Amino acid sequence: MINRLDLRGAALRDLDARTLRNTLPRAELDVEAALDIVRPICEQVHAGGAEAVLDLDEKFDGVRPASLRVPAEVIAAALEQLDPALRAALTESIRRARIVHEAQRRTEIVTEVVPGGTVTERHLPVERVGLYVPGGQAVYPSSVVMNVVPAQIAGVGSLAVASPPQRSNTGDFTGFPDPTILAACALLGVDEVYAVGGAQAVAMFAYGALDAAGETVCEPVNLVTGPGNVYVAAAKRLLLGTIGIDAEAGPTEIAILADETADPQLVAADLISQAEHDELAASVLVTDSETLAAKVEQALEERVASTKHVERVRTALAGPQSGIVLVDGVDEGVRVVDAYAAEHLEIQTRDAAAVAARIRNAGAIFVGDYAPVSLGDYAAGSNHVLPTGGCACHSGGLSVQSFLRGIHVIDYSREALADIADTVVTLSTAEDLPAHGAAVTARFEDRS
Ligand code: HSO
Ligand code: ZN
Repeated sequence: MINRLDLRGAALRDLDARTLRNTLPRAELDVEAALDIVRPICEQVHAGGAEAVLDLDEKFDGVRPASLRVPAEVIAAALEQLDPALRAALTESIRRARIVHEAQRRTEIVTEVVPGGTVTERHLPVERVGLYVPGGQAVYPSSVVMNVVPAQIAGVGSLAVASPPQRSNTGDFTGFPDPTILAACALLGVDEVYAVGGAQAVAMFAYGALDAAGETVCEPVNLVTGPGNVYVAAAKRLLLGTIGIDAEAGPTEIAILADETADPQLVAADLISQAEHDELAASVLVTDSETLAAKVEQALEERVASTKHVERVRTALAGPQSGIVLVDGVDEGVRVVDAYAAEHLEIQTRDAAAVAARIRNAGAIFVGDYAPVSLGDYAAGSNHVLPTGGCACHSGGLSVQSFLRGIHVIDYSREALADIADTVVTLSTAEDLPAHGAAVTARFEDRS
């Protein structure tokens, strides 16, 4: 069911990091190809406003909501009707996420570079953020938590959520997003929710939307965050500049680095847990134990048979993006998982914490037997919006920082500027930009 890749002996030694990375199983997301489909959608929203968005709702989601913005009573009703156990679980998830993200708050840093010369770093929140919450194959109220909590702690003043209208909703919820999404918004105090999905949601956030009478339905935002399919990623790429974005999220990935001390049942359970997301999801085991590999294969067979989304899981595990990679030892395994830069990396080895401390590239690292990825997905307090597709080499997951802008405030006295004037002049001359130097020396000219 799952492919094997043997990188023992010379097979690994002879590979440089880049080649190694390209050799490893990985999901590909062809965002370029989706751009051609997404471009006219974005133009339609730009030109047609709210009516165009509703037309696109009907076209892509098969239902035209009664209004683009979800009425407050509908959001309130979703919270009222939320199953009490689910409400308690979401509340605990929010509480833990808040603990971790509160600790990420940034304070203003004033640095006196020289007497009379200071640079202050202020961290100001983005003013208005649009959060996209998918609602197709899966509906993730947990992703509402993971996006909204850091934005609120960063101090974002205005926060709007968009999620696809659900054709199967009934009663008050007909044509609106999934009620659990609405309820999660209510729990977090978010009251601005739009019934729109896909590229058209990103376009609505970027351009804003007016109704036929010219009244504003949705104000444009500065930043769009949140996961989505390839069309959402393409729209983010297309509209980057008009808006800021968090990342172009690709299919989810789990890599597990395990030795012979790992429990094959737990390894298999965790590989299946993320394969459950998507047929394109990647589940990769890196191990130096042939015995563990064989036992995990066996455990996968048994467990997949009884898992709910059996077809999706089978397809993901059997796909070219998933596999068991055999290596000579844990050191080689560290090299492999570092080259892979997984969205989620579990360490199930002897001295797991020490091995985890050596990892350079991963979206999030889960240490030992009692930190499965699904804990992080829902209730560890950590954020589950993480870099995919190897982007963990250059980016981290969503955090309070994602919603802040650092602004340097420069304040020099006359004396402090006089002291450094020659340096500025020398550098500006070297760059053949003498007017730069002149802007400094002008301040010291005798103009009487
Ligand atoms: N593993 C997903 C997040 C998620 N899992 C949401 C369950 N619900 C990407 O990190
Ligand atoms: Zn997950």
